[in-house]
Amino acid sequence: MERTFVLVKPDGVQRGLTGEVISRLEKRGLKLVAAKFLAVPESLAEKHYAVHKGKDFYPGLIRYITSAPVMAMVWEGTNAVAAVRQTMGATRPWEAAPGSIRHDFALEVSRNITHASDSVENAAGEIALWFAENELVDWQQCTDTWIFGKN
Ligand code: IDP
Ligand code: MG
Repeated sequence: MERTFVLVKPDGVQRGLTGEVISRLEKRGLKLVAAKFLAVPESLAEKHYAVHKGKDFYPGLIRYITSAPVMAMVWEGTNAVAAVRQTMGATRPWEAAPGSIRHDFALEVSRNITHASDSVENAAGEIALWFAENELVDWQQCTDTWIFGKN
């Protein structure tokens, strides 16, 4: 089953939206595989956002992501990467689809609440960066056949 990496960023945590983000992913049918609440060390922030190094918004992005705690999570499900990106909405909140988290709770690209992996390959790299193998929980949820069942 596909897995993806999700962050509730500092603005989401500070605004009390951690539960809202988790609730939406749960209700969508995704399964929680790992979670931890942490202050992000600068070295981890730099590795996580290495692809953006050199861009004009990079220094501000590192300051933002290290400015307050985050909730880091791994979620699993059919097409988890695409499904979670859809639930988060477009990077720029004013372009995010109505009903998405970034549409419903954000206005600025610099305060857009969440992170979600953008490909299966990047998801694997981000999960390995943020979590040890033994922190990923393999479990059966009683709803599995009702959500992942195929006829
Ligand atoms: P994503 O989070 O939707 O994958 P990316 O393009 O990977 O978007 O950018 C990473 C993060 O960097 C964004 O979520 C946002 O917080 C921040 N960011 C992206 N573009 C800008 C910008 O133009 N100004 C300020 N922050 C930006
Ligand atoms: Mg990205």
